[in-house]
Amino acid sequence: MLDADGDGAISKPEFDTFSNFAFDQMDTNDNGMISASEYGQALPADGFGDLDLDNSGDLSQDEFNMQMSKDFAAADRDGNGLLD
Ligand SMILES: [Ca+2]
Ligand SMILES: [Ca+2]
Ligand SMILES: [Ca+2]
Repeated sequence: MLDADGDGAISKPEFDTFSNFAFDQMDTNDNGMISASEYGQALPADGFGDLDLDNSGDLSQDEFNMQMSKDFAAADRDGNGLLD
């Protein structure tokens, strides 16, 4: 699902598209923020605090994307900008 162009690798743009999709899926009340309870429906709730950088009690798209970018960088072990 992440490899949109089917070339066998996941590029950052493909990953970002997935990030935005995942955010929309988790934002079940469509208010542009992921609350702790929305988060807990999709992922282990104990990870929420690490993502809520400003401790607002909600995840903004920026906070979510920042974590997803970190996840991408961590998974891209050879640093070539692709998960392959
Ligand atoms: Ca691809
Ligand atoms: Ca929401
Ligand atoms: Ca926040």
